[in-house]
Amino acid sequence: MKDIERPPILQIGDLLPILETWLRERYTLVRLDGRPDPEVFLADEGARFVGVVTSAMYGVTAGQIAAMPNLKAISSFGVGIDRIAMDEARSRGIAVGYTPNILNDCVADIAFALMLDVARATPEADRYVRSGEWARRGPNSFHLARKVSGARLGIAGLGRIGRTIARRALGFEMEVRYHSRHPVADVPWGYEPSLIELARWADFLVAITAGGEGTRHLIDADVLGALGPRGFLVNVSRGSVVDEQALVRALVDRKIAGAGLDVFENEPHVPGELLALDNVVLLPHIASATEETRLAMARRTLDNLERFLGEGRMISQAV
Ligand code: NAP
Ligand code: 8YV
Repeated sequence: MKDIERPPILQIGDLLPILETWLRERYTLVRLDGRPDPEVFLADEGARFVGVVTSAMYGVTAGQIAAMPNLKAISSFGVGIDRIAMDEARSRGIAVGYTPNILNDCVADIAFALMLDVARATPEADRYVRSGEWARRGPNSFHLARKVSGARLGIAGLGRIGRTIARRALGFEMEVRYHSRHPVADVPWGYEPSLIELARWADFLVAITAGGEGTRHLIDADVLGALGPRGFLVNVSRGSVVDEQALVRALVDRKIAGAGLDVFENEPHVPGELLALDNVVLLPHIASATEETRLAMARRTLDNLERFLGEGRMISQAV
């Protein structure tokens, strides 16, 4: 079948296998990675591609976009667009699709899982049982933990996911305040223009801003200092939002009570110091990773591309 019948689409990074299958059924799908020299490949073949499918983990660089003069659409599996060269896409009029809202529930669930796990020390308690310590030391021997229900929850970034987290907090009878650059209209939660003041007030500070340069190291040593020795940090946004070296120091020196982390600055690498600490819970960037949500994200990634190629507009289009 000729390219005209099955438009050539470039795949950047790993995708959910079902999404790859759906794409192969409809398009001439060509994988970029795994090639001996992806740059040379794009210099030779880039002009073929009208579409790119990628994910929030991989994105598309400015150089890759520049090497595809006929590129019209980028469809990304995920809501974060911090790894997509948006300025390049905007200036070329390339449509960028993503998967907002679909994953709000699962990311909010993991934010609560991390709050509960780090405050109630459930992973440590699980290790205590498995290692035989409980049997050796007897009933009531595990240390006391901290209460989540009724605590103060500070949310950095009251966007789609931030609001979902705030709604969950109602069930835990938590007091909620939030920080972002702009106050959000028509929400019942108090706005705190200073992130440091929010951290000072909060028992739990949850980071759920967008990633990228604008939020790089938003949570730094000063914010962690304000959170204080009884405060917990939860990061479900991007590793870049937290100054990881400052966080490691704060955790090692017990300047904060603990941290629940789904994301890291240099994934999949996690600072070695964190692995030895009991007051951290570490997840491999799985906040959206349920069968239900990932399948719906895959569907939207496909539908965005199909709609664009058929009707010129995606269902969820960032630009
Ligand atoms: P969203 O609706 O665009 O919300 C982003 C929020 O960040 C907004 O409230 C925005 O408010 C705030 N913000 C942006 N820049 C800021 C700054 N410099 N200082 C303070 N607040 C700032 O996005 P969303 O759908 O909720 O998703 C948020 C992010 O979660 C995504 O971009 C992605 O990086 C991350 N995420 C992670 C996972 C995971 O697997 N862990 C899964 C999904 C999403 P203002 O514009 O008013 O500042
Ligand atoms: C996924 C994410 O891990 O949506 C995002 O921004 O970070 C997550 O949902 C990602 O899309 C999988 O590549």
